[in-house]
Amino acid sequence: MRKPIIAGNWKMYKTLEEATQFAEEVKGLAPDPEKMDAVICSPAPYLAQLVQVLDGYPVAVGAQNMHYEDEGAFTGEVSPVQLKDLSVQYVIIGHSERREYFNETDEAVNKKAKAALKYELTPIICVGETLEEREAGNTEKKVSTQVKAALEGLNDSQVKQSVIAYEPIWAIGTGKTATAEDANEVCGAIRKTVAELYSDETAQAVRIQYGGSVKPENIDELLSMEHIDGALVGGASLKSDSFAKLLEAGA
Ligand code: G2H
Repeated sequence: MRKPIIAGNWKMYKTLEEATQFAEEVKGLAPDPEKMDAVICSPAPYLAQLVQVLDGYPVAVGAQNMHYEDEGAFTGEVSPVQLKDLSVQYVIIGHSERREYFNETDEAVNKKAKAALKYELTPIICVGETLEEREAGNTEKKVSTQVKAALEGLNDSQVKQSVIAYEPIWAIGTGKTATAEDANEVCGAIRKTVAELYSDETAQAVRIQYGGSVKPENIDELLSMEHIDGALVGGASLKSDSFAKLLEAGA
C-alpha cells in the first residue's frame, strides 16, 4: 500500500510574509503523517523560514531545484548539502520548466537525483511529454526514456525512496488536465518501466504523482486511480484553503 503524497510547487510566487502566513495557516490542518505525506516546495529564499515555522508539524518542506555538486564556484546555485543543512526533506528535479527554460538535460536530472539521495533528500523526479509528442503517439516512449535516464545507476532502495511526477507539459498551468484515465495509463506505463529496470516489488513501491492543473475539483478522481499516488500541484497550492482541500483529498 503506497502512502499518498501531495506536494505544492509554489514556483516563483509569494513574498516572505505570504509564505510565512501560509505556513501558519497550514499548521492548523496538518494531516495524519501515517496516512499521507504533505510537502510545500517553496522558492529557495523562504526554505529556512518555512522549516522553522513548520517544525514539529507534518508538513515537509521541499526545494524546487538544486545543483548536483556538494559545493563549488557555481554562482546562483544551491547545493544538496545546503538543503540538508536547512532540514529540507524534498527536492523537485527536472521540472519541465527547468528543462525548457534552463536547459536541464536528462543527464543533469540523473546527477541531481543521485546527489539528492546521497544526502537523504527525497527527489521528486518530473517527466512528461509535449503536446506534439502526445499527438504523434509518442507519450509512453518519451516518458519511459526520461524515467530510464533519470534512474540510471540508482539501486532498488534508492528508487523506492524516490517519487516520480508525471506532468504532461500541455496540462501545466493551462487549465487542461489529462483525464484521470489518461494520467493513470501513463503512470501505469512508468510503473512498468520501473518493473522492467528493477523488479515488480520496486515498481509497486515507488510513488508516482500526477501534475498539471490539479485542483480541489479534480483531485479525488485522480487519486482514485490505481497508479496515481498523489499530486504535484502548482496554481492550486498557492492559497492555503485550496491546499487544505487537496490535503483532505489525500488523507
Ligand atoms: C505543473 C504544476 C506543478 P499547475 O507544473 O508542478 O503546476 O498545477 O499550475 O499546472
